[in-house]
Amino acid sequence: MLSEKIQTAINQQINEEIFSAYIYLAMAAEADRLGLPGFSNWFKLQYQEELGHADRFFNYVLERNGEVDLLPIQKPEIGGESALSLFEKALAHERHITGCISNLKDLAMSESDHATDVFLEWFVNEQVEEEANAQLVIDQLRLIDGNPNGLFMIDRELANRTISSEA
Ligand code: OFO
Repeated sequence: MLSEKIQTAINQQINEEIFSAYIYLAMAAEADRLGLPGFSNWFKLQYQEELGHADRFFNYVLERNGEVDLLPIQKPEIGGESALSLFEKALAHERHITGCISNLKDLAMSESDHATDVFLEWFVNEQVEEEANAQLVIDQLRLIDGNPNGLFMIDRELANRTISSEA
């Protein structure tokens, strides 16, 4: 049985994960508008990963005999972006999510909810990867400094991303 506080916090996190998915879907559309199908593919797969994250929290609430409460989803603020600004926004958002997961973990520990604490471990590790993935593309984009050939090559690289079974 989940405590009321933890249940509320996890329901909020389901919303955060679906909002993350929504942001990445908006980014996929924006990248397509920029003529960058590889970037668009990367964001579209990230959108799917985020739905997977929401699903993990959703299933966990049900497994602990809790109640799922689906909250309204905010509109993502994406528009007039460059390839670099999209990834800068992605990294800023992932840092925000890392903070949410840390707060959730603090709450689980303060409530002595060991099951939730262990469940959250996967997300702690996932956030390290999520931030590193966004940072890598930012570094590459800064390296090419707007060079169209470089951008074309990064786009081709991002087109190779496939869905990971872990996420
Ligand atoms: Fe991007 O990790 Fe979930 O939100």
